[in-house]
Amino acid sequence: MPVDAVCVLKGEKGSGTINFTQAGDGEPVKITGTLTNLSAGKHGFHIHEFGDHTNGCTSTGGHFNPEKVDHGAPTDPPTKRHYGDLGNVMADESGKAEVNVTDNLVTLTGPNSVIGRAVVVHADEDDLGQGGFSDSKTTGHAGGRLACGVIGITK
Ligand SMILES: [Cu+2]
Ligand SMILES: [Zn+2]
Repeated sequence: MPVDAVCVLKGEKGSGTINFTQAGDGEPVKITGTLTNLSAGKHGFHIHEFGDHTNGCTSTGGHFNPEKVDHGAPTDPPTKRHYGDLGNVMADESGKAEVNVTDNLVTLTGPNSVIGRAVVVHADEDDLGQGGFSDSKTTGHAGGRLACGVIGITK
């Protein structure tokens, strides 16, 4: 059964709407949408564990990582990336970033469903685990959290 979800991100230095669609259980998830009001350049883009805005984007926790592995790139195998690792979005000079990716690990069904979790866009570029910083293997050294939103079911 197909599942669709949407995340509306809000923040002072970034906002936008991201749509998720999955044809069925075990199928890849298509992630599309537009972010605006960003600074030009690359920004880390992840699914974080909790859909909790009690203390803004801080309370969304770390990257969604049910397998307890190191941070990586979306192109890395499941043993070398978090479920939530979606890499970077690239904002143009006007601050607009188009998102159009398909991911084989993200799912909208089953125990590891991302529905009810959060999408976060970061101040800095995600180094995909390769930067050699103390936080490269946990957060990709992507810096502060500019905007976030909760992934919710749509009709
Ligand atoms: Cu993040
Ligand atoms: Zn990660």
